[in-house]
Amino acid sequence: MAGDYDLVVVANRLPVDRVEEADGTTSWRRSPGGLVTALEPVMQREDGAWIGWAGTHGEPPEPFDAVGVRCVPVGLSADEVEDYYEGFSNGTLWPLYHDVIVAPTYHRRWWEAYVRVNERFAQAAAEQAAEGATVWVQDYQLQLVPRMLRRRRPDLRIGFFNHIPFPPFEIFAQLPWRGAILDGLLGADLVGFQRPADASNFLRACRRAIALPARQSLVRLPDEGGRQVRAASFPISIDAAALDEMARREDIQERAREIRRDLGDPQYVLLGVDRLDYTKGILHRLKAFEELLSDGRIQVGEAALVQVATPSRERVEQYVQLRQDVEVTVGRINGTYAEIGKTPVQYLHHSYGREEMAALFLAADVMLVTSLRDGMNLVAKEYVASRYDERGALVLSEFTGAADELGQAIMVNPHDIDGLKDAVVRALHMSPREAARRMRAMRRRVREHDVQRWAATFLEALERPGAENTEIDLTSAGSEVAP
Ligand code: GDG
Repeated sequence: MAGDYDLVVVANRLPVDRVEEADGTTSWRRSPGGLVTALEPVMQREDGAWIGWAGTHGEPPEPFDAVGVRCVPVGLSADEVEDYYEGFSNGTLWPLYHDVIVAPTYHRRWWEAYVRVNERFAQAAAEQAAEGATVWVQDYQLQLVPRMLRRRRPDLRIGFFNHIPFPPFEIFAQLPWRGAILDGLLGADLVGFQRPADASNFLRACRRAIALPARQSLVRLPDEGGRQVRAASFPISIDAAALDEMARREDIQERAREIRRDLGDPQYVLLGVDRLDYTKGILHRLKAFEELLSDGRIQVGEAALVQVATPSRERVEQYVQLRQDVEVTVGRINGTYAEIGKTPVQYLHHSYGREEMAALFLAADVMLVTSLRDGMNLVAKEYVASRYDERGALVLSEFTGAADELGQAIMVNPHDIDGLKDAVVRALHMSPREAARRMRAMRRRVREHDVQRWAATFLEALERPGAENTEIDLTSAGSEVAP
């Protein structure tokens, strides 16, 4: 029952979004995500299919061709969206894998939906993949797919990449279905993570939870004739050249100047860009900014903070609460410190086009990335890639994957509010010379390790599982510019 495709990507979402045109017809538009950018060329070259949810519940559309790949929609019922996606993926796994910043919820009904939906994705992949094809499964929503797929199609090469952190065993151990999740992942030939620390957490979980021999980067499966699964880090990146090119455009630069003018031409513009998510440390950032205003270390009118908070997971309880907390805090800061024509915090609960994002990056003197835990954080890399002028300073949480690579950022522990305040002041007052030196080093790193290289490195490691140097290449990726 093999299908036609030599490379199959399996992800929660398709690489396209459905759009309603003015005349009532619907069409598919490429999603903004970096994964599409990374995989598009190789998918076109290799004759690829992409399996994913189309984003609305009910009967899935028929398979179709878009952005140069075969798109195969997987259907989810309204209950499954609630239990598999909002429930188990975003109410159980997401908080558990992000250091239990909020308490994960464990519901057996959610788990059952997760198993059922993972089976459906695995079945779709099994039907599309050609004999001996490569299948690349993405992210925490689909951790059971590798095993389910191997059972159906032992001829395939199966890779898995986890975009979010993999937690230390002491936290992972809470999960009632921890053994099943590990077994699911071990259906793959290669399990990729953002940071070396995530890979070692996974290897340790295999030893502790299911007593498997795991040494260096390999897990041995005695029940499968000694088959070996490799776990290693492959830090994801961005399309750095495209962003650099966009930022150099005159219209984008003009828009950046306009943004500063519309903010009242403050001396300093600070910027945060995040999905509205409790992992991103938005409240910590606001607290630091508020205290800097109350201490008089920055003056209203002198500095403005622009916070883009893209709407996200709006039906999940903790996200509703977070939105309220952020909006109360912004309201309090502005109510206390604003003057006519001078608003300290511009809070924007919208999503913007890529060009507006590039203009915002160019307009910002200081970029604030204060995540409490973040697999990578692409925004940090995007800021760096846009600053072709070598200006601007990046304040970066040490709890991001990006911190492994962007050692020239001003590193912060976002829980340490005094430290965060000092870091912001240091960023504001950094000499242009020092800022340029740091930015140059970070730009080099992001340019040389872009998302195309990420995809190629992963797929190459998947094709050559025994390659001697794989582990060294991959796990030391961050060492060049680290302090
Ligand atoms: C997960 C992991 C890991 C945001 N708002 C708008 C917009 N964005 C874009 C950003 C960036 C992306 O969305 C967000 O990526 P992040 O990496 O910052 O964070 P998550 O969404 O949490 O992503 C993360 C990532 O997966 C990849 O593996 O790095 O750690 O949590 O590209 O620019 N883009 C546009 N308008 C917006 O309003 N166009």
